Amino acid sequence: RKVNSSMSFSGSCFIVLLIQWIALDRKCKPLNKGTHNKLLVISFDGFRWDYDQDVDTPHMDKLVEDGVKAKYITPPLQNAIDLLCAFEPLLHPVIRSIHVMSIPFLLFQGLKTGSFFFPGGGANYSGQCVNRALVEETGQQDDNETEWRQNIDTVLSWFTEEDFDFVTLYYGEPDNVGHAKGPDHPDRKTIIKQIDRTIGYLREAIQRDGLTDNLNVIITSDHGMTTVKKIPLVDEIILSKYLNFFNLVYFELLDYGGFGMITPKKGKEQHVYDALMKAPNLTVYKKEDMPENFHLSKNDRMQPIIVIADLGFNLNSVGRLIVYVNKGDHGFHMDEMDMKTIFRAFGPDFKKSYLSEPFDSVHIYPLMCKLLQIDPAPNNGSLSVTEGMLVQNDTSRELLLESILVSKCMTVSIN
Ligand SMILES: *[C@@H]1O[C@H](CO)[C@@H](O)[C@H](O)[C@H]1NC(C)=O
Ligand SMILES: *[C@@H]1O[C@H](CO)[C@@H](O)[C@H](O)[C@H]1NC(C)=O
Ligand SMILES: *[C@@H]1O[C@H](CO)[C@@H](O)[C@H](O)[C@H]1NC(C)=O
Ligand SMILES: *[C@@H]1O[C@H](CO)[C@@H](O)[C@H](O)[C@H]1NC(C)=O
Ligand SMILES: CC(=O)N[C@H]1CO[C@H](CO)[C@@H](O)[C@@H]1O
Ligand SMILES: [Zn+2]
Repeated sequence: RKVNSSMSFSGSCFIVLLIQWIALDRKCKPLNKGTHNKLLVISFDGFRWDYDQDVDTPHMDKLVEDGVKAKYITPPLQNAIDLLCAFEPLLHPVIRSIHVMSIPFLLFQGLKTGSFFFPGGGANYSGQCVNRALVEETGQQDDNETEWRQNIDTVLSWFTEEDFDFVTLYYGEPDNVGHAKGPDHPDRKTIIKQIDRTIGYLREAIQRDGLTDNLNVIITSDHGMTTVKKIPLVDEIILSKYLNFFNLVYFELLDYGGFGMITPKKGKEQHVYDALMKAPNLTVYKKEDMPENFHLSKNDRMQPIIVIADLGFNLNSVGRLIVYVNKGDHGFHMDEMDMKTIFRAFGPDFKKSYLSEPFDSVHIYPLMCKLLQIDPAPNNGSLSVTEGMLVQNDTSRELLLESILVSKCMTVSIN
């Protein structure tokens, strides 16, 4: 395991470092691909993209100057993942831990990637992605700020004392408060202030522990939050009004909010689809016609018909009495702005004051692998979307290194 913390890619010292490197490596070997800074990925569950805009967040504002901010990012369809995972018993040990982690963009690569975050880590991800990784054991449900800080101390000590390369840290807020009170409730603003103080604490602690120059940090989330529309404001969408479940449906996963999946009886696919097309306040997809950015159409566990309620609506299959206690929810179409979430990053490999255009969260994974200098497993992300936020992009660095190296070697041989 090599973590070369002295390697900095920032523009101004580039030439100096390059010369040092050439001096060190007389045999003119290619740059060691294993050289990388450490990486911490923090997920604040259910942090809607605009939650910091109606609250005073000095630390997050400072991050905009000191690092990278995406205007927003588009998550995958969260409830689809929850359902797929909850109903796939075979997958449960690994997927559960990931689900708790709430970094769902990693899920689409299946089990291999699951172990990316698996406690005790390093065993897998084809044995290459991380040296060791550990997760917070159970997603914290509470909002004890002291414990939040202790978690940061613990995680940083894994970097400093145990030389971890990659750690993820998960906080269950602001999702909890978003569900319980709704995104517009003052308590949501209170928790955002607490998150902001925690980010401030993180930055102090990074400095205190001497990690400023060799730790990259990504702060992101899994989805946004919207206010649930309730009776009498709107009606529940009772699908049995449009569809004869008994005759047409073999299996359904509905009644879990705004997202549902249906397996029609054999030969009844088109019939079910046509019937659902007549229902109001929802979108229906055939699995094979799902938009590209769902990144789900190739998922084996996806059922043939997918139903997504309009923002804030709830689905109900046969008019069962369902008591919705949630005032806020997610899992609606990711094109809805309320489902968008945050992306912030800082550290030695990230540009400063860099505002990224919105992107899909699947593109974070190749970025993480790039930062860790490992080859990504097959995935639906593309580094070209996110690499612009890095201070140095390897393609250009390697080209430059090579050209200088060639002339240096030539000089040596002439002498
Ligand atoms: C918060 O956590 C700390 C440390 O575990 C504990 O001492 C304190 O009592 C907790 N505070 C609350 C309000 O639960
Ligand atoms: C829901 O559907 C009903 C019936 O088509 C329609 O009148 C209503 O405007 C829709 N509500 C929303 C918020 O789209
Ligand atoms: C997503 O990635 C998988 C694995 O590389 C690939 O088989 C699939 O075609 C990709 N899907 C899309 C929509 O790009
Ligand atoms: C990275 O560098 C290569 C080579 O200079 C260039 O073609 C590419 O556009 C760069 N990518 C970004 C995102 O800057
Ligand atoms: C501990 C663990 O899950 N090991 C697995 C890592 O991946 C290889 C190859 O996919 C499996 O054979 C191991 O069982
Ligand atoms: Zn949630």
